[in-house]
Amino acid sequence: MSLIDRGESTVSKNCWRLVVLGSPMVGKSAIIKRFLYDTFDTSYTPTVEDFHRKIYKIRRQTYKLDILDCSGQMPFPAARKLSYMTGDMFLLVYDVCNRDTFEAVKVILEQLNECFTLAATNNTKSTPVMCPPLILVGNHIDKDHKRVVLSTECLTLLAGRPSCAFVEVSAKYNLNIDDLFVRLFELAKLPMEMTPARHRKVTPSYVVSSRKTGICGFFSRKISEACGVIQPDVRRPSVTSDMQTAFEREIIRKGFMQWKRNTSKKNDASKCRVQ
Ligand SMILES: Nc1nc2c(ncn2[C@@H]2O[C@H](COP(=O)(O)OP(=O)(O)OP(=O)(O)O)[C@@H](O)[C@H]2O)c(=O)[nH]1
Ligand SMILES: [Mg+2]
Repeated sequence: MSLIDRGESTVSKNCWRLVVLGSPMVGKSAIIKRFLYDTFDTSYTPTVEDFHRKIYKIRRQTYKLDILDCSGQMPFPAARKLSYMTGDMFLLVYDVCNRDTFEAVKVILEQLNECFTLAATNNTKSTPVMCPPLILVGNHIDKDHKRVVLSTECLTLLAGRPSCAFVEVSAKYNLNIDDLFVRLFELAKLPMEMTPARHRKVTPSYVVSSRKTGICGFFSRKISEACGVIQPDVRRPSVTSDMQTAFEREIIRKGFMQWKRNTSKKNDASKCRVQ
């Protein structure tokens, strides 16, 4: 079975969706292209919405990484909310030379908070819970002489958010792109072999080894070595299936919140008894 075929039957705990958000022209697509293909294009084509998939084989397990490259325009609130609800981890990209783009990521951060707070269950504004791994990405640092957003502002913005980090990069010169994904996968507790430098890139026809026979195409001897393939012509999951995912997650989240409330009630009760 090819690695891509294996991707189809990946267990859900190993399937991850990365959602990349930010204003137009901040370099979202450029960062993704660097990560997937290690290329950079100076021309600009606005993205409507792009979907990429990379499948990995790491220590005998298959992992599937889906990447949703969102439009900077994000015209429909419902579509935006759906992309938030189906993301397992997020990159919020801004241009260090453009303050408006930084203000825009602040708004996105707030919107994400709303999706992942108690408000979802009991309409009380509260601190974020189960906030997914998120990285604030300052791109275009190759134009540092034009910088208007200071790194200290980003650190202040993320203070008190344990699952968030901040990285400055240049997609153009491939500065810190690896670090960005190392940080992201660390936060998401994903295997480090998924970062570009730590696995071998293979072609879609790559044959995965059979445990029984030890036959592994031409890579049989390197059974422990991590490898990854970009699925060509991958189709974005339908809106219906995204809605189903969002719905299931909401139920899980609500279940978690109920459980938290119950546990804290029990704790409160036991505290009372002690007093
Ligand atoms: N100098 C410099 N230019 C960059 C960098 N990253 C992207 N660009 C350029 O900025 C422009 C926009 O990049 P995109 O990646 O298309 O931006 P985007 O955020 O995907 O834009 P939308 O799809 O419209 O939301 C392109 O011309 C890129 O070549 C960078 O790090 N440095
Ligand atoms: Mg784009």
